[in-house]
Amino acid sequence: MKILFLNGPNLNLLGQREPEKYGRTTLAEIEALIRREAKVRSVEVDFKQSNVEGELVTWIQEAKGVFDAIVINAAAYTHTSIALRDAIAAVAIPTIEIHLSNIHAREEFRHRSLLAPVCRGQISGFGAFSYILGLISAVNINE
Ligand code: CA2
Repeated sequence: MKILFLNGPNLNLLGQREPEKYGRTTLAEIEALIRREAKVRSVEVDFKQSNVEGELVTWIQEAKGVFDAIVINAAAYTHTSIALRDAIAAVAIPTIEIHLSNIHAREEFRHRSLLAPVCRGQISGFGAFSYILGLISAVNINE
């Protein structure tokens, strides 16, 4: 099984800025955690980040026929991107939306996710552990 982890804008700053909001763990540390947990479960993972909406769209399109599931933290694009939503719907790969923070406990503009209706489910509010929950959900997506 192959799982694609996608990360949206500004997540490359994790652990370096605003640790009170998003914690002290860097994206590279989260990737290492996910690679370790994936190995334990004998699954392959790819882990990418981009600040560019179109690049994320292209990676979703290219995932067709290559990956069995996508785990995505689209960051701010969660709340704005019809392009990402359309790409997820188009490839029809089971996709899990994840967030470090609880988006429903934050500003109102973060409560709405344009991606949620085309994802299998949403994991929100568990910090770096949201990524592990995303991995476990992806591994069991066909159960
Ligand atoms: O909680 C999450 O995972 C979010 O997807 C994070 C996004 C935010 O726009 C979403 O509403 C919820 C923001 C990611 C920005 O990450 C930063 C990390 C360090 C410093 C500044 C931003």
